[in-house]
Amino acid sequence: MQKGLWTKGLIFGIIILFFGACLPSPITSSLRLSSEKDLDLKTVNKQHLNDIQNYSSIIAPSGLYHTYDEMTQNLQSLATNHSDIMSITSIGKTYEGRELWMVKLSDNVNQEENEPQILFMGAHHGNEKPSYEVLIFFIQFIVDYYENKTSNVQEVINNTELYILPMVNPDGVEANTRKNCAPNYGPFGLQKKVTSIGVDLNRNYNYKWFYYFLNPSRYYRATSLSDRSNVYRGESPFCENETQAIKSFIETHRIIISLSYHTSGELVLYPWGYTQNPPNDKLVFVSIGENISKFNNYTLAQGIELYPTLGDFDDWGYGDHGIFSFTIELGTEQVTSDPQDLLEMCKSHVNVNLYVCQRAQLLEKK
Ligand code: 0X9
Ligand code: CA
Ligand code: ZN
Repeated sequence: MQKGLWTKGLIFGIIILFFGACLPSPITSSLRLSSEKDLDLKTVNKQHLNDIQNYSSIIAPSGLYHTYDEMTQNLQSLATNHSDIMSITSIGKTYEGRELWMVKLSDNVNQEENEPQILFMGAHHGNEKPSYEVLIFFIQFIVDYYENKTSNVQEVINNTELYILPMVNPDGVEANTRKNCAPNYGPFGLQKKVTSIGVDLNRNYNYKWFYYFLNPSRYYRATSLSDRSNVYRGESPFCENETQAIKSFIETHRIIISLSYHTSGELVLYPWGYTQNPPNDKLVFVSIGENISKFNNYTLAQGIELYPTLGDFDDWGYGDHGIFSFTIELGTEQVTSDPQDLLEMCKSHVNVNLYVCQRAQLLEKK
C-alpha cells in the first residue's frame, strides 16, 4: 500500500516534469505586463518631425555629422536655453582628455525625482557616426516640442528621467575608429612599449569575463585577447575610462530600459550575446522589441543570432543590473553619406525613444 502510493507519486511527478518541460520558460520577472495592449502606441505628429527638416542644426556646421566640439557646443547652448528641462554633466574623461557628456531631460531636471529612468547611448564605436546623430536630433526635438501641447513630449518628460550619452567614445569618433584611442602594452599590459591602440569598449564590460579562458574555442569570435584585434577586450574588465564612467553611472542610478545605438544592419537586439539560451525575461524583451520594430521596421533578434559577443554592454546591464537593454543597429551601411537617409533614421527613432519611455512607466508600476 505504502509502496503503491510512492510509485503513483513518482509517475505523477514524471508526467508533471514532462509537461513542464514542454511549456515555454517561465517568466520570472514581476515586471511583466498583463497585456501589451494596455499601451496605446503614440507617435509624434509627423508635421513636427518634418519641421525639423528645415533646421540648420540637423546638418552639422562642418558637414553631415557633428564633430565632438560641435556637439559639445550645441548641447551646452541647448542646456543653457532650456535649463528647466535639460542639463548636461560630464561623467568622466577619455584618454585624450575629452569629457563624456551626459544629458538629462526631465521636468525639475535638477532634482532626483521618483520617476523611471531610461538610458540612451551612442558611439560605443567611433566609426558608427549615425549612432550619435540620432540622439542629438532627439534632444533637439524634445526641447523644441516640450511646450507643444499637441505632442506627447510633455507627458514623457514630466513622467520620466531620460539620460542620454550620445558619444560613449569621443576619441574614437574624432579618429574615426571603432576602438578608443588609449595605448595598449601587449595583451595583458605586460609589455614596456606601446604595441597597439585601442580597446573595443563593447567588449570591456565585466560579464562572464572568465568564460573565455574556460572555452577559448567557443568564444574566439566573441571577443579577442589580442590587442591588435578590432574586438580586443582590454587587459581587464572595465579597464577603460569610458566603461568605468558608465559603470559608476549605472551603479548610482535606477535605469529600467537602455538603448545602445550602433550601425548597421537594421536590427533590434536583446540579450544574450554570449549564449544561445534565452533570457528569463524573453517575453518582455520580445514585446518591447516588437513595438520598437513597428516604428523602425527593423528585425528583432537575440544578440547571438547576429554573432556571439562576450562583455558587451547589454549582457552586463541585464545580467548584473536587470536593465532591459537593447542594441539598435541603424541603417544599411556603417556611415551613410545621404542626408535624407540620415534624417529618416533620426525621425523614426524619435518615436522609438519616446515609446520606450512610455513603456518604462508601465514596467515600474508593477
Ligand atoms: O559587435 C558589436 O559590438 C555590435 N555590432 S557592431 O557591428 N556595431 O559592432 C553588436 C552587439 C550586439 N550583440 C551581439 N551581436 N551579440
Ligand atoms: Ca522629473
Ligand atoms: Zn557598433
